[in-house]
Amino acid sequence: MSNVTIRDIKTILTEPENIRLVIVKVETSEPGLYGLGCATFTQRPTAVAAAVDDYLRPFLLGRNVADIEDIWQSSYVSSYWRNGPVLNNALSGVDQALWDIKGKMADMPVYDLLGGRAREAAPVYVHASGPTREEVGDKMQAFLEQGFHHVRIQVETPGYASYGTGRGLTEADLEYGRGGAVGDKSLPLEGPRPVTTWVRPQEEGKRYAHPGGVFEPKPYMRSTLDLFEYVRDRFGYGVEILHDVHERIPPILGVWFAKEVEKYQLFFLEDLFSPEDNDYFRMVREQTSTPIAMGELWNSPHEVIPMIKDRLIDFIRIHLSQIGGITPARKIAAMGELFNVRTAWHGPGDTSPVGHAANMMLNLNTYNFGIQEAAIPGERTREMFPGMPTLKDGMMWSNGKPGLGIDIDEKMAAKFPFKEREFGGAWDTVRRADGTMVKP
Ligand code: GCO
Ligand code: MG
Repeated sequence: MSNVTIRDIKTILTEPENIRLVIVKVETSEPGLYGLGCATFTQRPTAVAAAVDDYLRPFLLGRNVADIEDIWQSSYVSSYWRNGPVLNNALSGVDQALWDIKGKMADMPVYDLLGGRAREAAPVYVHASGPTREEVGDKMQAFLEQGFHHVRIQVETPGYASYGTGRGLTEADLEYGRGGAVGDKSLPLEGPRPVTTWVRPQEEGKRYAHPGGVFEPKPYMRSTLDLFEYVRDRFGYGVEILHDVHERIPPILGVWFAKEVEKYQLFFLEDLFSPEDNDYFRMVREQTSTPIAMGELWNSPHEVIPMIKDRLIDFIRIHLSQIGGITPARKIAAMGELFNVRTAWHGPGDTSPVGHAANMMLNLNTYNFGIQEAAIPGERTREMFPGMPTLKDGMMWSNGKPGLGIDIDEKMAAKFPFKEREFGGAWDTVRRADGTMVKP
C-alpha cells in the first residue's frame, strides 16, 4: 500500500484548434508524479473549471491517490445533487487523472490495469460532410484511399442549408443539414418557406460556436436518403457508412427513417431521438434491424441501464467525461458485454486528446468494443499533447506507455487561451420554418 497523496488539482483551459478544451492535472506528494484527465464540456467550460477548482480540489486534497473507487463514489455525492455535464466532467477530470497516476505507479498502461488487451488497435470512423452528395463522396473517397474503412456521411439540406449562403456557413451547418435563415431570400426547393425572423444572423468577423438556423425534418430526410443512395451506388456495399441524425426530427418520422435506411446497411444510425424520447427506441427495435447508436447526451448511468438491458441500442455512444470518467464507463462497458451491446465512445474534436487516450484504454480492454469515433487532429494539437493516440490503417493506436500515455505542454497550452465567442460559446437556436425551436 502506498501513501502517495493528492497535493494539488489544477485545470488547464486551452483551445489549440478552435474548440475549447478542459484538462485536469492532479499533482501528487511524489515529486514529478502527476496525472491528466479530460473534463471537456465545450459549451460551458468555465463552469467545469469552477466545479473542479472551488469544490473538488478542497474536497480531495490530501486523499490517497490509490483509492480511486472511494474518491469517485464520495465525490459523486459530495454536492448532494449529482450528475449533469458540469459535475460529471469535473469528476471525470479527476478520475482519469487518478487512473493515469495509478498506471504510472504500476508502470503499466491503464488497459493492463483493467485486465489487459482484447485487441491490438481500435477501428475508427471519420467524418465526411459537405454541401453536396458529390463532395461528401469525394471526401469519403480520400478517406478510403488513406485506409479508413468506416465513414460517417452528412450532407446539407438543399434549400435550407443554402438559405443564408454568403454568411459563412460553418462545419456544423453542413453536418446537420441546416443553414442560416436570414439574408438570402432564395427559396428552398422543397419544404415549407422559412418565414421566421427569430434566427439571429451571423455577423461578419464574429465567432459562433454553433449558430442558429432553419431545419425542416422532411427535406433533411430526403436529402440524406439521396446521399445514401449516391454513396452506395458509387462505392458499393464493401465499405461501412454511418450517419448522425443529431436528434431534431419528430419521433415517429425517426421510426420511419430508421426503416427506410435499412436497405443501405448502415454500420449504425446515431441519435435518432432526444434523450427525453428514449422510449421510442422500443418502437424502432420492433420494426427494423438498422443498427442503433445513442448516448452522447446521457449523463447518468441510470439512463443507460434500460437501453442496454432491453437491447434497445446496439452501440453505447457515451462521452466518457460527460458520464464521469473511466470508473463509471468501465462498469457500463461491462454491463454492455453481458447483453452483447457494443461500445462506440463519443470522440469528435471536443473530446480532448486526453479523453481520446482514456477512450483507448477501454477500447483495447473491452471485449464488446464496436468502433471509435475519431477526429483528425491538427499539427498544433499533436504538438500540445505528446503521446496522443495515433491514426493509421483506419485504426487508432495507443503508445503502450504507463498510465494514459499522454502528456500536455502547459506552456504551449497557455499560449492558446479561449477565444471570444458570441453568446459565451452557447449553441444558438435552430428553428422550424415557422420559428418553432427545434430540440437537439
Ligand atoms: C458526434 C457529435 C458531436 C457533437 C458535439 C457537441 O460527433 O457524434 O454529435 O459532433 O455535436 O460533440 O459538442
Ligand atoms: Mg453525435
